[in-house]
Amino acid sequence: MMEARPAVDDAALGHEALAVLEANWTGTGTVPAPGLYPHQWSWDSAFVVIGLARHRPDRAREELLNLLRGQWATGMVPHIVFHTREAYFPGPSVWRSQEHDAAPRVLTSGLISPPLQGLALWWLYRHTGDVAFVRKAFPALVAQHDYLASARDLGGAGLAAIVHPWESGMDDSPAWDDALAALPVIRYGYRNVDMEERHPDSAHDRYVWLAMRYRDAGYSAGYLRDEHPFAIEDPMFNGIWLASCQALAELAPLARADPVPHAEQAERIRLALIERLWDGGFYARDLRTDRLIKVCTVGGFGPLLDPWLPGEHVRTAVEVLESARFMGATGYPVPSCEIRAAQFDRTRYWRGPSWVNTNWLLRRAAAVHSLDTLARQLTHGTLRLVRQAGFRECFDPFDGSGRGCRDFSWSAALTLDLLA
Ligand code: 9WN
Repeated sequence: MMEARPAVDDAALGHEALAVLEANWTGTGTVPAPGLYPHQWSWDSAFVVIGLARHRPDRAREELLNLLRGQWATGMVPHIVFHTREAYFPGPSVWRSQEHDAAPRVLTSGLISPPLQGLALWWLYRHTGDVAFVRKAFPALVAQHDYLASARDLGGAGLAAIVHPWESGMDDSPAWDDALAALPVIRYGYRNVDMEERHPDSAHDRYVWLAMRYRDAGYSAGYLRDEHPFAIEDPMFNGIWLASCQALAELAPLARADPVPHAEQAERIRLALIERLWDGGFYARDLRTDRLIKVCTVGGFGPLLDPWLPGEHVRTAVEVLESARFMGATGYPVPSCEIRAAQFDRTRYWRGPSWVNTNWLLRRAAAVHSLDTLARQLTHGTLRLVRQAGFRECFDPFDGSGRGCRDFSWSAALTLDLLA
């Protein structure tokens, strides 16, 4: 049911968004939401940097530097940095980062998340002109990208593979169902959240099992390449990486670095996306079966972030996005899974609901391709969601009602950007 909220004008909405981000600031980073996610998450944090770039550049800089304190000597930027003492499962005792030579002093997870930090740094520069900060943060992001290119190119074709659903940022996307179903049946019973809104028959035990296997293999790149049972090339993850490579290519001269390797990296990703993940749309590739995963999710639009994606791919993908399979059928943008798929479920996280962050990424994609009407629809539709239901974690794409937790940081942060 739609929740009634008094009408809020743009200025009031902006104040509310800033208040949420202030309340979620711990002194060492912004938590995605109070209670449910009490630490610093990597891509959440990058969205916060983007949202705060105009309004609180000081805080945006601190946010990024605090996240990078969690970077490992391998260049890996972990998906969670544990700055606070609050309990979360899986917490430091599961990841055991402190036992690893490459890990920093601050406790972290051992997985990664979509590498949005390059784009976030570019966004910050664009709104502040702060060259000194670019110089400061740039080397860490180069190391992050080197890690992806060396340790995560498991398919050997220039794309980075995710080795866990958590690494996609879209944990329970139906795109991972078959790869998870191929894993042994595990019964741990560990829970951190209410599963009702997540996995139909809880894949959570398998998530934990996968994470512990990787940990027990010493977070080794060789193990990932040769043995790890979950390895997938995801179009959203790689579309974001490509956008961050282009961002580093543009920032490189400011950091007195060579732009060419970053531009070349972006080119390699573009060619591999088209060669390996395109089949009338972008799909994830399961490296363990060497097959495309033919379920159409919002993740398939990630490569649209690339301004140099060939026109025919842009046109076909945008047609699908605007069709009755996605935006054309729902009152609000953009369902996380195509609505005609058997797996579509408007009530479960990444299996149907709309999310502010993917709406924002698609609005960015629309902007880089000068698709002004689409960009406007995404902006207005997303603002309508938060105006009506508040800064919820996600939303029912048909009636716009809020789902998941409240006071969600990226919903607030990206609202600030959309309002500008
Ligand atoms: C696991 C923090 C994170 C987001 C992800 C979102 C959700 C966690 C969970 O929350 O993932 O990392 O418990 O499901 O799917 O995108 O980064 O907000």
